[in-house]
Amino acid sequence: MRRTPLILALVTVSAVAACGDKSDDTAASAGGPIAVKASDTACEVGKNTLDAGTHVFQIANSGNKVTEFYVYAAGDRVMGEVENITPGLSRELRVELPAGTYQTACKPGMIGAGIRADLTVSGSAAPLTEDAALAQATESYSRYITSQSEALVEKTTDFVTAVKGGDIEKSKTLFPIARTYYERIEPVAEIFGDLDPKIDGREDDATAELPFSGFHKIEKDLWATKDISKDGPVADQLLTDVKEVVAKAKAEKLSPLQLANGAKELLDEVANSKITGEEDRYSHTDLWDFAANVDGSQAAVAALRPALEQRNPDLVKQIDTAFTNVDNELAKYRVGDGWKYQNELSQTELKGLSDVINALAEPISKIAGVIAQK
Ligand SMILES: [Cu+2]
Repeated sequence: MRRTPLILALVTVSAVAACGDKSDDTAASAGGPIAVKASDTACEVGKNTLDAGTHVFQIANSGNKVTEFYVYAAGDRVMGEVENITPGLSRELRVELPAGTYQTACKPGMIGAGIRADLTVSGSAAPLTEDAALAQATESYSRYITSQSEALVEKTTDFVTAVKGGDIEKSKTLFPIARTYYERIEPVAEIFGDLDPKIDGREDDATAELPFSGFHKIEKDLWATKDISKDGPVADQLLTDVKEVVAKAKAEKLSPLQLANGAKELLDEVANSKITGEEDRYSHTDLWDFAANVDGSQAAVAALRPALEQRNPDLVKQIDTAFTNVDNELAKYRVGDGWKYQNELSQTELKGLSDVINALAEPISKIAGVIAQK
């Protein structure tokens, strides 16, 4: 669920050399983390030229708005992103960057194209996938994406057919099921420019260029307006976009760090948009997405498992326990093949879910650093 449409004019801010190269993180970036000073109006990236390899960006938000930080390759392909950096907070993003031209972006308020700057990477470095266990991780995650993608196209086709046939009840049943496959593969689905906003954007993120469309537009018409008679074209477009995302996702090989970051992002998604009921505000089917995001996170971790076992078996144990705690907590809200509606849970119950997700996010956030160690 990226909530940010990616068009609009580019605002370029010249990169200012910042100090702050203090490194307690010697493993990755030669020369330590790259400081990014983010505010509501600026995004000062400490370096605008880098050597090829793995780098750590340390983003500090001194503004009043929640921000995000992205590293984009050509065509706004996301190399790495970190979301939900609240005012006063500092967060880390670890990215593997081969030689090429990139752009960095901060997105105060989490909207628009962001405050951009060019970033040039030169030279060559052995990719992390030279390590056999990490190469295996990207392969095994690709297989997961392929299997989930096929189910996504199938279930979205069923959903779209029901919508076009005007069958409200059937469409409502199929809605959270089709979404499950999308939410599982979000780390890869979100990479491709404005496809994710078109498929999964919210009404409040809509712009003239990217009007409200996709799953959540139909959700609103199913549950709130209760009229899907005009949604044929929206449904057709949804299926077209899903097929495009699937074709691109299958062709993509996520780097080991993208897997690690993706496992973490999925949990951020759960915390920010599912527990709050933000994502499925009309249907309240957020727990389906919650479970799917957790599945997706677990799949990314599973792919990295052999590499993690070699480097930090204790971390693997912590992660396993934390996943079990999430599963047990979520299981309380199972109803048949589905889940309770988000608005049926009390604040205490939602807090219980939020606590286990936070407890899981903690060890998961260490994965990127661990696998970047040679
Ligand atoms: Cu989403």
